[in-house]
Amino acid sequence: MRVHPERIQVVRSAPGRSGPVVYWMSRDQRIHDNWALVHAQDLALQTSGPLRIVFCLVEGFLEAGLRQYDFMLQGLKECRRQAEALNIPLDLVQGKTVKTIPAYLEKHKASFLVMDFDPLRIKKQWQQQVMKQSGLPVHVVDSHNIVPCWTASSRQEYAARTIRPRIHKKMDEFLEKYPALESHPFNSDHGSDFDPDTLLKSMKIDRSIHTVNWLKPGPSAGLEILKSFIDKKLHAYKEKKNDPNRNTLSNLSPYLHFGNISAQTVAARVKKHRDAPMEARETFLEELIVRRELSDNYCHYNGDYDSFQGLPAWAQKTLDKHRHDHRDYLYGLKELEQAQTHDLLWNAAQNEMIRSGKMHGYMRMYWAKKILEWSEEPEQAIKRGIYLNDKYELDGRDPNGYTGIMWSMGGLHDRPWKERKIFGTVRYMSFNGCRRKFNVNEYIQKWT
Ligand code: FAD
Ligand code: FO1
Repeated sequence: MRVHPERIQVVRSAPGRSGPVVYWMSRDQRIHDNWALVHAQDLALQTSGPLRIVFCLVEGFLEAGLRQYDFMLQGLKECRRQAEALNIPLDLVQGKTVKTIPAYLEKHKASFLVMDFDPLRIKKQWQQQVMKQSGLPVHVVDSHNIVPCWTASSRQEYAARTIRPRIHKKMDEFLEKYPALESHPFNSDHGSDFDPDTLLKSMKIDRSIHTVNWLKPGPSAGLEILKSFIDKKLHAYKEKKNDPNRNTLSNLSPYLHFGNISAQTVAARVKKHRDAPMEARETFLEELIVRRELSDNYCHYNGDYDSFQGLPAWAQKTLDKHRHDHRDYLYGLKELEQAQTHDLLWNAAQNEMIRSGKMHGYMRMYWAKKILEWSEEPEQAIKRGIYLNDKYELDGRDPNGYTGIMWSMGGLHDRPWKERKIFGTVRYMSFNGCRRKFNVNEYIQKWT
């Protein structure tokens, strides 16, 4: 077997039977460098049996609309082509997973179900519901994290500084080379083709937010973005990553979110690119590995990851204490959504997200903290932050999003700072603080 055993959770073992091994692709939407798919192929080769991939297209996934479904479906189209080239059928089914997946397993007389790990509540529900309906043996594979979530830690970690040593200790063991998938010898058909545009037209989704065309969707485009980031931007990452006027970030988040590219592949390429200064590589890998895998840790082990109760006790206490402080400004959701506040910098950030589908990482912190400052109370602020983030960001609906919002509004993975109104001891960020970091007028001009 070619997959590190700790990447695999044997969720249910049952007597084997003949019939295809089915990989239910969801989080990791890629054919190459995908441990779940490698594992599914190993299982199929073991019994000289067929292997199939199924993706279930669900409408209304956590505020997703035309922008996100367009990007995702174009990427899936490429996945299907790549799977076909390996003689592996990739079928797209539509509807509620609790119905479509068991029906698919039944129709194809599947012998085994492999699923990819996902810490989000909705995904755990999907997987539990499907497992109740079918008695097949089931394995879950963490294809998203370099160090599997359950290996990195068996509980919610307090901060980056507590999970970092645990991840670094295991890094070399898990930063292995991916085996190449074999062309599958025991398959007979090619699965059902689909056309993203036809599918999009038939879907009942919010079409009010335009698609994003400055980023090409799909696994190959993700690899191109990675290459150009390493060649042209990585060297300046450390000193420029907090300047939203500079185009220094990798722009990998949509591809990582939809799983079109593997963080492990990104890390391996960045690590071996000796032309970039070591501290630039280290700074980037801290974000890509420690920060990102800390988000999965938080969402996996904290069932309240998207609500006030999910915050550290000290933060809940301090925000409660300041719950009734006077707010100099209060805005309704519409005013926020339409970037109509008194703060031109905040409005510019909101516009960047609406227009490009990707707000600069530094601005996301400022943006979220101001929503806390201008909302009636923390619970409302969290709700609005998640709603806007997941409606407009291409990389939204992701553990990184919930974690980023809870870090900003509720000191998650952070520490107490000097006490002040509304925030209590949750870290504050100010317009002047931004002015000291970068040319705020340039950013405001660009996005207003
Ligand atoms: P780069 O700086 O090039 O980073 C490369 C990768 O490292 C990212 O793609 C991401 O996977 C990871 N990474 C970088 N910064 C962080 C971080 N702070 N936390 C976790 N992982 C990180 N990220 C999302 O993927 N989806 C979201 O919905 C999202 N919402 C956020 C909301 C708020 C309020 C905050 C403060 C952060 C949010 N982030 C989110 C994290 C981060 O801002 C983005 O991942 C990053 O800006 C994406 O752009 P990039 O890939 O070009 O970044
Ligand atoms: N996963 C699915 O299995 N089916 C879907 O139809 C689906 C839609 C979708 C839309 C937007 C989006 O951001 C994510 C979406 N996902 C879907 C889930 C995604 O693959 C990730 O698993 C989670 O969002 C992150 O953990």
